[in-house]
Amino acid sequence: MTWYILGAGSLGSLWAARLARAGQPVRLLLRDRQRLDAYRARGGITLVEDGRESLYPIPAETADQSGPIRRLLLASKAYDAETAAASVAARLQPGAELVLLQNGLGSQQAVARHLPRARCLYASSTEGAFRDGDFRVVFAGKGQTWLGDERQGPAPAWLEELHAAGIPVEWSTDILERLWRKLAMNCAINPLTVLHQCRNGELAGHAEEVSALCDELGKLLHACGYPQAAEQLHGEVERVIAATAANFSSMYQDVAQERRTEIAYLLGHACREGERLGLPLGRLHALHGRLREYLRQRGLPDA
Ligand code: NAD
Ligand code: KPL
Repeated sequence: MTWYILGAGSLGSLWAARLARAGQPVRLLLRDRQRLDAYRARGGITLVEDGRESLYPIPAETADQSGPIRRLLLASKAYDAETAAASVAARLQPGAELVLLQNGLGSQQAVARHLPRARCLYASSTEGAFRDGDFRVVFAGKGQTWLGDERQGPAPAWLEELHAAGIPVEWSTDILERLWRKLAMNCAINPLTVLHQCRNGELAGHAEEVSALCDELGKLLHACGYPQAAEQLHGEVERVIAATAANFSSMYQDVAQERRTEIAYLLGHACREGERLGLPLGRLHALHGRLREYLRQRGLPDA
């Protein structure tokens, strides 16, 4: 069955290139005619791996075509997911399977609410990729992608196809717990790297701030019903800070490149859930306020 890929950016292109290389049917869905023309002029997706470039002439079409879609990877940023999903909603067959590959939380549920006849699986990935040109993707870091079903349905048989294509996926029986854990890590690290304008490792010099945030994030995870996601959170945050000491966080890089951040689906989501549950999360709210102000001052969306 054909894999449709909506969101031919870093991760979408990485998946598409590996599926095509494995001989699996795959089609890109591009936003409009202009993007399709630009894609055709490039001749395909270029994947750069270990310094080697390969061109994959993957078929593409605009999202507003009429052919039925039964299997879709949606790999947009969280803030684009609802609009992107809406652009193909009329083409989705009853029971169509969607993989929603977005960081943070909130966008997946919004998409699933709008597509009640589809099966929406959520993904959480630690693979690393970035674009170094239009329709060019650099595979920057090996990792793992977990897939799961909030409604607890069975693992799909096509996971094997992904393995055969060299896409490292694993089924998770509690994908929300995984997404919450990653969200908490991102909330404890990324905003501080933006506000202190520093690499991850320099957060060792802001240990009290990190520790107080982990404490509140732990309380939030417990209150949300994910106690396992709260286990050893502070220790893992410290481990990640040390292991990625020389790196700039993804949010730092977004701000440095004047790109919109996914704040609303990370710290914003944590604060909203805390409010909904009536939890006093003073440090997280203060951090959210400072980050929003910082973004506004730079002319970037604060939500
Ligand atoms: P990206 O910005 O590189 O790609 C997103 C693509 O979606 C862009 O090409 C954009 O044009 C396209 N898009 C947006 N709206 C569209 C629409 N309506 N129709 C068609 N195309 C549309 O993003 P990415 O880095 O691949 O990240 C995707 C998600 O995965 C994000 O939530 C990100 O945080 C997460 N993530 C990324 C990485 C990484 O290394 N890149 C790692 C882990 C998680
Ligand atoms: O996932 C990350 C990111 O940069 O987005 C790290 C820094 C590893 C944890 O927040």
